[in-house]
Amino acid sequence: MKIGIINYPTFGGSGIVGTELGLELQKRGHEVHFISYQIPERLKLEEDFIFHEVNILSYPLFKYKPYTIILASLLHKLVNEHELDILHGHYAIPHATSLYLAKLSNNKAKIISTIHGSDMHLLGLDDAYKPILVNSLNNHDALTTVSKWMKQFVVDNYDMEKDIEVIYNFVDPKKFSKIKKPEKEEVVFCHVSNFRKVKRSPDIVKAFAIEAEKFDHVRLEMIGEGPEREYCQDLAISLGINDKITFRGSLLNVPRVLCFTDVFVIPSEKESFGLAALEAMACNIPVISSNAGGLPEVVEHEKTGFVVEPGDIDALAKYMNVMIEDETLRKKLGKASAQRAKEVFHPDKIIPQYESLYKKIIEK
Ligand code: GMT
Repeated sequence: MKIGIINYPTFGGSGIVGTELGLELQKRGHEVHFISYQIPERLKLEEDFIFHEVNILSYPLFKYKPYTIILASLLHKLVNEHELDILHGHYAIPHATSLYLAKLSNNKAKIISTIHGSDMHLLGLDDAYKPILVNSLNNHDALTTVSKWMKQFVVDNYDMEKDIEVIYNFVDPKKFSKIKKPEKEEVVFCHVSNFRKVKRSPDIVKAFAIEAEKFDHVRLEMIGEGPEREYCQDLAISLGINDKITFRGSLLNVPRVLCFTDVFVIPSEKESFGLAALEAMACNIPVISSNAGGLPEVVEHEKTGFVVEPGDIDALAKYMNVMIEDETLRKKLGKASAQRAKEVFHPDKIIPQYESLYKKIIEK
């Protein structure tokens, strides 16, 4: 099949999933065209790919550049030039509307969108987006989303006429198990996110402070950029634990840092799936997550880590404590995490689900 993948080029989960999906499809012999406003971060690690840039021209009249129509026009052109069978958008705003416009204008390629998370559990709820977003999605050939929780949320909060198929995110264990873990005394906690409010990153600093007061051999790695990163840094200073926390900014090679860490922490308020947690699991790392959104579909309480209520800092600290004190349990949970990542979220299990959906809508 000839497939166009439309995604954000940044470190965000939808960008990563779109890129990794395209690469997996390419491996399986499909012709994949990556379409974005710059080369997606993860694609920069690859050599063999077709990329089309959404070229946003300036015009004196425009205070805001009309991305949606520019992307739609490019999609129209690419479908005609390359005879694409499928256009697959990741993150519904505004990609779903560009896809629908492209379909209206030439109606040749089948269009499919994957709803990833904040596009619909946060942003899309606003009337500034909602009516056109829903209309665009209802006119798709297929819709997918990344967890059962996210599907239910969309069904409950939008007037959806189109069915949504749940296809979980995936991780290639080979990419994450290459690097050997060094032997070390410290217990290292790690958080990877875009530091938006919804991630509740400051809760980690607060819980970690409780444990850092009791134990010397603990450290926290905070990876990523975003609105609450500075607040987390200020908090670390005011709680007197600045020397035990490293803020690293966005990293291209996350596995490299993950291999030095022992426990992943993701205490989000809302989280449709938690790809960062899954990548940690593939690295033999147990996870402390919140009981929010689709996270419990990924992290199993007392099997691959611990699940706490969002905002419960004491519970977060309690399980950090368990992870520090009980190395045997920590390793057992880590091993079970890698096992679960391989058994449930392996590309060989997930990619065929996308392939059969593509086939189904083409044949229709
Ligand atoms: O909202 C974000 O954190 C970024 C967002 C994205 O689309 O870039 O991530 C969402 O999609 C990921 C990939 O499917 C999921 O793993 C994340 O859980 C989800 N984020 C939220 O729901 C907050």
